[in-house]
Amino acid sequence: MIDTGLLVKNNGSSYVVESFSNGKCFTCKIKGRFRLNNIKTTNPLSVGDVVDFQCEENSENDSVIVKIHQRRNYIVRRSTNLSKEAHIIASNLDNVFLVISLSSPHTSYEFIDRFLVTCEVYKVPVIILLNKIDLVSDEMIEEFVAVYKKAGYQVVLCSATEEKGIDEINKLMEGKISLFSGNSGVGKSSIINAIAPELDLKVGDVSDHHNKGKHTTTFSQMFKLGEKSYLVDTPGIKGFGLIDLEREEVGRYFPDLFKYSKECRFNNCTHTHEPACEVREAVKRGDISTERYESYLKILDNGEDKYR
Ligand SMILES: Nc1nc2c(ncn2[C@@H]2O[C@H](COP(=O)(O)OP(=O)(O)OP(=O)(O)O)[C@@H](O)[C@H]2O)c(=O)[nH]1
Ligand SMILES: [Mg+2]
Ligand SMILES: [Zn+2]
Repeated sequence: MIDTGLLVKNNGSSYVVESFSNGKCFTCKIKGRFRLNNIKTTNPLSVGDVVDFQCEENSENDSVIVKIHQRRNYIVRRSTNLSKEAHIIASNLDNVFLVISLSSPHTSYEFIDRFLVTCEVYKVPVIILLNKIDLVSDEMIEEFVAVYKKAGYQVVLCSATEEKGIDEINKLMEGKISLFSGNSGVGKSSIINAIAPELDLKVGDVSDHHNKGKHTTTFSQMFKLGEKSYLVDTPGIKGFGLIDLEREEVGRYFPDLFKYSKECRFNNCTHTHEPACEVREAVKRGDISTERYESYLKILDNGEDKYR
C-alpha cells in the first residue's frame, strides 16, 4: 500500500519516514530520480520532506519512497567551492534557529550574514540564538544584539549549560518544525538537550572543536517533541557558498539595506561607489550598522563562488 509521511532521518543509503496515518517509522530506499524546484542538489531528499512511500502491511523495512511532495521552503548550502550543486540541509521549516557564540568558538559577522541572506532567499523565518552568554561580558552581548536588532532580527540570549533562555526557546518552538544550525561547537545539541533531556544527544568536548573538521553531530535528524512540534539537529557548518545570486541582487536580501536602497538614485545601485546612494548615507548616520554593511561588501566581493 501507499502511505504518506515525514522524512525524519537520512542514513545516507536509506531514509526513515514517519507515517502520517499511524505514526510508525519506516526505513525506506528511493526509487527513480527526484528533482524539485529546478535546483541541482547532491541529496535528492532531506529531512522535513513529505513523501509517499510504498510499504508492506507488517514490515517496517524494505519500503520504497515513490514521490516527494512540493517543498514549502528549504535551506541549502553549496556542497563544495567548485560545485554548482547545492546540499539541502532541511525542508518545510517553520523556524530556523541560527545558533552562534561570541567565544569558543567565535562566530563571525560574515558567517551570520551569509546565513541570514540564505534564509531571506529561501523565505525561511530565522531567529538568532546567542548561546554561551555565560562566557562573555554584558558589553559584548549588548553590542552584538544592537547590530541585529537594528537589522530587524530577533535575538534570543541563552546558555545551554546554565539553562538560561530555554523557556523562551521552548515557546518559540510550540507547534512548529524548527531547525538548529550554526558552526560546530556553538552548542546546538546542548541547547536541544536542555529543551528535551530525553533525547540525550551527543555533545562535543570544547577542546575537540579547536581541531578543524571535528563534528560531534554528523547527520541531520528530526525529533518529535509534541503533537506538532519537531526539531532538527544538524551537523555544524563551516561556511556557505551563496547560490544563484547576482551582484545587484545581494542587497535585496539585507532587509536593513533594502529599506534605504529604494531611495538610491539608481535602481541598480550596488551601494559601493554610486552617487546619491542612500544606503551609504544611512551607514554614515548610523542607521545601518557598519558590521552589516561590511558583510554586504564582502559577499559582493567574493562573488558567488566563495565558499568558507
Ligand atoms: N560555557 C558554555 N559551554 C557550552 C554552552 N553550550 C554548549 N557548551 C559546550 O560547548 C561544547 C559543544 O557543544 P555541542 O552541543 O556539542 O555543540 P554543537 O553545536 O552541537 O556541535 P556539532 O555537533 O559539532 O555541530 C560542549 O562542550 C558543551 O558543553 C553554554 O551555554 N556555555
Ligand atoms: Mg551537535
Ligand atoms: Zn545605493
